[in-house]
Amino acid sequence: MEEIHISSCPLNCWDTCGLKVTVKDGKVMKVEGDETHPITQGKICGRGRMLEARTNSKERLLHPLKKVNGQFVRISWEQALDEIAEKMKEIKNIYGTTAVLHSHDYANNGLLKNLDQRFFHCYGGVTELAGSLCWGAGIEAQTWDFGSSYSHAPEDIYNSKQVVVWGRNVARTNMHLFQHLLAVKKRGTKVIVIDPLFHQTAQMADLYVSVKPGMDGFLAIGIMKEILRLGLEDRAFIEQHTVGFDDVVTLLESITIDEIERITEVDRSVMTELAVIYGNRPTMTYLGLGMQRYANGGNTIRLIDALVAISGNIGIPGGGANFGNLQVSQSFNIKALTLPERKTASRTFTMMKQAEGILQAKNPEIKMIIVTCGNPLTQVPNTHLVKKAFQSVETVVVFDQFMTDTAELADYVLPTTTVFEEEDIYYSSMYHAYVNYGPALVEPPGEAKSDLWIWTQLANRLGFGDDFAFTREEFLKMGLRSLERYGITLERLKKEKHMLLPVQPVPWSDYQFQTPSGKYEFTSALAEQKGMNGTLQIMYPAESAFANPTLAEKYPYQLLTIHPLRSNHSQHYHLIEPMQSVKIEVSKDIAEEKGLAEGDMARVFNDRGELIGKVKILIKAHPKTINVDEGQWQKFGGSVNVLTSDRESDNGQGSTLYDCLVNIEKISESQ
Ligand SMILES: Nc1nc2c(c(=O)[nH]1)N[C@H]1C(S)=C(S)[C@@H](COP(=O)(O)OP(=O)(O)OC[C@H]3O[C@@H](n4cnc5c(=O)[nH]c(N)nc54)[C@H](O)[C@@H]3O)O[C@H]1N2
Ligand SMILES: Nc1nc2c(c(=O)[nH]1)N[C@H]1C(S)=C(S)[C@@H](COP(=O)(O)OP(=O)(O)OC[C@H]3O[C@@H](n4cnc5c(=O)[nH]c(N)nc54)[C@H](O)[C@@H]3O)O[C@H]1N2
Ligand code: SF4
Ligand SMILES: [Mo]
Repeated sequence: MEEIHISSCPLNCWDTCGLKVTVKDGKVMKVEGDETHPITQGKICGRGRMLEARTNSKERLLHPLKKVNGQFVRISWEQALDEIAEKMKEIKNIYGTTAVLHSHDYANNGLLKNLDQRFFHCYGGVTELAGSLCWGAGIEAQTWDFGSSYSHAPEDIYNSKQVVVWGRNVARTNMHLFQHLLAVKKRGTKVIVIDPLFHQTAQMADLYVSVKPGMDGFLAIGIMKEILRLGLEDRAFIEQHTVGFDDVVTLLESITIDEIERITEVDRSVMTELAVIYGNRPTMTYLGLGMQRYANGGNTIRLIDALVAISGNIGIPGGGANFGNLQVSQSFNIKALTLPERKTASRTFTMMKQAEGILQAKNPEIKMIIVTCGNPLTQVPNTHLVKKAFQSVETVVVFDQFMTDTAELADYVLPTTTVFEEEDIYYSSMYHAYVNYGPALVEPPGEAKSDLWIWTQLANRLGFGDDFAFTREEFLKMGLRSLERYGITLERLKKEKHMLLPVQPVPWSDYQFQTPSGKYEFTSALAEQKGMNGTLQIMYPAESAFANPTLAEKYPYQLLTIHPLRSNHSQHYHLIEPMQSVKIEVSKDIAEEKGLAEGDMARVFNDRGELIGKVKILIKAHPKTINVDEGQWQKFGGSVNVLTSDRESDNGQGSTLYDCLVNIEKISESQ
């Protein structure tokens, strides 16, 4: 019998869609968009539809595996759990609990995925990863400026006169915002896109601004200079609700428009046009994550925030500097789930420097790595170093659904369930504020088990089983307790399938900022408390002709490594045959300079590594720009992270994934 159930997309994505899942005879048959979900409105992307293929794939891991003499052999759960628990006990006794590293990312937006932390805290505290590959610099930047990173409700876009999409690949990564962009454009709202790549969103824009990668902060400075020149600033907002404006004026005076034109490769007339747009309130700005993955990324986001602030677009309907939406995750009772007070030891490596951390760790050395919800061998920069680090550790345990590049390196691989095989609730702190319910709909294949089941089994063996003696329902209620007073309960969620969290649709409308001064801070006191420079600065990407001319001579092209259209990071490549090769996209000037034609094989390289792939020419990309989508598997040509740097961004322990210079050469047929 065929049944249709409402569920949620678990993928790390702006949109957190509601899904309609067809189940027949205990099997997921089809995944579609839930028409009743206010954001999804019946439309989902291919990655969501492919959750059916991810669940039913013949390549799913079905049994625990152990590597013996270089080969994986099937073992029982009993043996896997006993051996891993025994090793963890021994490590705790001899070296202390921080000899275990938990390497993870956010592959699944389920609330109960946070229980990994409960496990490691109760074990005694392990080496944890701080910072983020994804958005660390931008979140820290907005925390300095506003006190947190909050976005306007999606429908507030209909109050805007102009919408600026700044470095967000909306049509590809945030499809429901794209629907709104199309709709507001039809009503006469002007859409502006600022991006080095002329992608689908750029193509629909009224004004497209092609900017030199990493130089957006300078563009913001140029626009601010024009705003002040034309007298378009919001004096009342600046005087009543901000601190540090004098420092901004000093900064703006320290650089000329001529210099800005040269650095950004944007014409001054465009800066004037953008100044007028920002001055004609309300203008809504959607910031993407691309432009903060640079060594100057935090400063870039702060300069764009400052532009939004001086033009009076903060706290008003139709405005905002929309980056993350931390109001969402702050709604849940995460502490009750994770028990941070239970850890007695701690050590952190940063996300970026996890490989170096592993290789250099002393007192104690890293004796075991447990990887969950992440694929660091593909997704973390400087792959060669990551590989060396993971190979140097005695015991690597990976929980995953598939034999990823990281799982290939493991000593134990534990098969986990997919979204439709376990009950959870889903949310994301990126765009909208709905939380979705996802029931268990089908049985897991083979012996696959949920992450929570594995934590519980290990906890029992390690002597803290009581901390896991709760049902999933009890854990879900624990996480939702802080929302009960708003009437948001598990019972209602089960019935209604999605609920809106109690968040501000227009953040900062009361002008009560969460900064030390309570005002918007152009010069950040929080930064200064942390011993950092709190003023806005002139700052270049680390790998650029301005910061490192010698490197730029050797490696003259800028490599972007943006998110793939049809895959969420590495999660779909193995399921889609046409994706199983490396594609190198080059701007037209590079093709001309290097004699590259469409379809040629080429080698992209720098001091960190090289990657071979097939050339595609981008007719309208910013000059000297190359892009290779992230997430490719080793067996299909390999991850672009062999080329990227593990340098950290200027603040927030973010990544500098796009701050990467390379060279390229054609590979001749005979090679
Ligand atoms: N299809 C798909 N969608 C996804 C994901 C996925 O893997 N695939 N991943 C999800 C996740 S985890 C995230 S974090 C989001 C990310 O969502 P986005 O922020 O939209 O994605 P990115 O691919 O990081 O790149 C954003 C854009 O930044 C531009 N860019 C790069 N450098 C610069 C610069 O210096 N200046 C300017 N102005 N633009 C620049 C790129 O050209 C690109 O168009 O997407 C989510 N959605
Ligand atoms: N060069 C380059 N690198 C990048 C980026 C980039 O733009 N360029 N983007 C960065 C960004 S924004 C992000 S967010 C990261 C993402 O980095 P990751 O989260 O590491 O990337 P995914 O490919 O999504 O890998 C997640 C893994 O978790 C597994 N998984 C899925 N669900 C579950 C589950 O419920 N339990 C367990 N145990 N495993 C599960 C999947 O099968 C997959 O192997 O990548 C970063 N890396
Ligand atoms: S990946 Fe994003 S857009 Fe696609 S179905 Fe999931 S939440 Fe929706
Ligand atoms: Mo991300």
